[in-house]
This record gives sequence, structure tokens and C-alpha cells, in this order.
Amino acid sequence: MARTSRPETLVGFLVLGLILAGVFWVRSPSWSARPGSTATAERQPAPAPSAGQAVPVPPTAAASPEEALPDVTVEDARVDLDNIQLTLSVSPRPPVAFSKKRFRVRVTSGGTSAVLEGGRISFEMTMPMGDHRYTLLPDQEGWHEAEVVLPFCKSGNPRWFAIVEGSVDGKPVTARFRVDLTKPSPAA
Ligand SMILES: [Cu+2]
Repeated sequence: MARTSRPETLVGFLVLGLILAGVFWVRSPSWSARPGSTATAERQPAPAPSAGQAVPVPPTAAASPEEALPDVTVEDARVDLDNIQLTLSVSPRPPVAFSKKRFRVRVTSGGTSAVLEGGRISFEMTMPMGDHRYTLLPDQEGWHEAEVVLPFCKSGNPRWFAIVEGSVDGKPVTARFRVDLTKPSPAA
């Protein structure tokens, strides 16, 4: 046993050394500056790296899948699911927090108006903001609507996600959209 312990110990030291090097690297100052933190005039961006020097790029909001969701804040947005299209529209635009908004969903199947059976629309944020579920009531020409009131998040984040669900021709459908609320103007 004693004869095999030495190589193992050496390997152990090597692993420990690598771990310590990794900890030091992660803690080095260049990693402590975060984009989005309170920027001051004094705080300048890091100097441009010299050519050939690899610099890790921090993940940005633009890379997140939520940015790719269709946005209904200022115009109608559509989601295509095979042969079914769901168009979401909100009025007034842009929608204002704490006041009544009318969300309307139009469904077409194979190019013609269709009914969204059991249609409902729910709203959520990245943080829990309570339950916001509404039934979409059928209107005319494939439109379904719900009157909605959403709060403005205390964090200041205006971004909500609208999830439309139901079934079309017996087939379950789900579509996700994003919408940015406008903060109501403060009372005089
Ligand atoms: Cu919130």
C-alpha cells in the first residue's frame, strides 16, 4: 500500500494546485466588473485587449431566448404553429400597467378563421408576480378577447410574457409572446 501512495499523493497535489489556480482566476478583478451594475462616470470600461488575447464574453440579455419571442408591445405579433396561426393584439398600445387592457387573439387554421376552444391567456414575469389568468371569449372573425389588468413590477422590469393556450380543431396549441408595460404617469 505504501508503495502506491506516493504517486497518488503527487496526483492529489497536482489536482489541488489546479483547483487553487482556478479559484484565483475566477476571483481576479477583471471578472468582478459586471455589465448593468450602477455605472458612474469614473468607471471606465476595461481597456481593449491586445490582438490575439482571448477575452471571455459575458452572457447578455440579447442572447436569451425571451428576446426572440414575438413582441406585442407596439404592434400585433403572430406565432405560426404548422398550419395554425395565432395573432395577439393589445389595445391601447403601448399597454399601461394597472389600467384595463384588451388582449385579442385571432386564430386561423389553413388560412381561414378558426375557434380557439377553451382559449385562455396567462401572464407571467421572470419573477413570481402572482396568478394572472384570463379566459379568452370568442368574438367575431376568429377573434377571442380578454380584459386584463397587470401590475407594474416594483423591480422596474416592464417585461411580461403572455401565454395563449387552447385547442384548434381538437389540437392543443400554446404560443408565447412578450410585452413591455408602460409605467403609469404619477398622479398630480
Ligand atoms: Cu415583480
